[in-house]
Amino acid sequence: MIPLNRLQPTLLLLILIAFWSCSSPDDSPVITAEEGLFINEVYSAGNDWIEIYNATNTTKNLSNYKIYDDGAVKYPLPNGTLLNANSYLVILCNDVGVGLEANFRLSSAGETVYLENTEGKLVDFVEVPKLDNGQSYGRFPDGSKNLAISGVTSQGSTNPSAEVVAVTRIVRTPIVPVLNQAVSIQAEVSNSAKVQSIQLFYRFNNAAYTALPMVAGGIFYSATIPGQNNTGKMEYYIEVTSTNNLKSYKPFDAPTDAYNYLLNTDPLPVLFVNEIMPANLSCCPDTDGGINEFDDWFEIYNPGPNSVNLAGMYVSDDPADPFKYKIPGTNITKTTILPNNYKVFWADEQGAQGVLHANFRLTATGESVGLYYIDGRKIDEKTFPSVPENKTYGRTTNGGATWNVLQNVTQGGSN
Ligand SMILES: [Ca+2]
Ligand SMILES: [Ca+2]
Ligand SMILES: [Ca+2]
Ligand SMILES: [Ca+2]
Repeated sequence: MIPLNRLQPTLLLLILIAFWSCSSPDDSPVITAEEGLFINEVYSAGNDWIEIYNATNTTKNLSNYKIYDDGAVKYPLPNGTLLNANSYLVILCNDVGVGLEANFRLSSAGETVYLENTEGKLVDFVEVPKLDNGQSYGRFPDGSKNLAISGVTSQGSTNPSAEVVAVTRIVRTPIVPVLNQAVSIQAEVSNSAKVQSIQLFYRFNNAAYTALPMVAGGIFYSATIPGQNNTGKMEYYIEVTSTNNLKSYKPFDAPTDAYNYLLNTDPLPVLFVNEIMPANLSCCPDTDGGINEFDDWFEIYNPGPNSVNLAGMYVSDDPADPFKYKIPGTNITKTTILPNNYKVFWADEQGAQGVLHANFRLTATGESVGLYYIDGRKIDEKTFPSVPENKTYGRTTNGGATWNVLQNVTQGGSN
């Protein structure tokens, strides 16, 4: 390979143009566009699916056409798969591998999906970007070159003539508000050129929602929720109206669902992050999955005379995101720490194994672990250094101020 920086600028431009031409779905020579079949809409952030559209006036036989996101695992459509003229076929991507339920799932972080005919030629492919719940990526209108993220989906039916603008990112500042503090909400959208209006709706303690226009600035639209002088729950959501008058919401099913934060002045419980094992190679197995798994873990210590139920509180490995794992309220026995006792959380991203299995792992070279109250306020948080395999980093005495690599691992017991 010649380093890019040694190429003549003109040559580099030609290479870039050639690359761009090949990667453009509608201009690519490998696509048999005359088939009139399109990957028309893709959903990847939940119950994944791919919608195929037959843009012609004749029925198409898609038996043994292949659909895939990985060229090594092509899923054949079943014999007898007919797609009527100007109609839609939905293939569920749910790892089932039978009929119209394909043997793969899609990544919400973005990937490419392909449709191939029985001669092994690509009929269509679509590079799907990152998508959130309730959003799809597709052609607007059906079968057209205009590919876009849409904030409203239409599984198995006609796509709108133009996409419905979606909110692709939302940022709250501060992340843990306190009484009398104004809160800024910023939203990034999929296509600002097609925004007619965007509004923030908020309500406090179940009062009626108030609408605020969001103001464009940079890549964000912004609005500010005024500070409140009472404790309680603030809920909010965003409504985007596109230039085609269609609306999308964030969260997508608002106001049934809304974002929220709590204004809370409870005294914080006295609890400690007490011991951390970020490189469990063979020390102490997690057996909750029915086999021995050597997963990362950390221990919480309750020094007090009363039991504390952790349900509704949070643990996180990111101080900037205290709301990472909400401790469920479904198993009080497991989430309650008895007086002068301990609770072990597995950091294994295996929530199906129980309420004490967080949705993050720990980095052996060091990061942080924190316990946060129901409103996100910090109860205890520890940034730890690199820790040797099968060793823990912990307080030399339970709840004490001095941390060290401990001589003995004491999972769920006194340090
Ligand atoms: Ca559709
Ligand atoms: Ca596990
Ligand atoms: Ca981590
Ligand atoms: Ca311990």
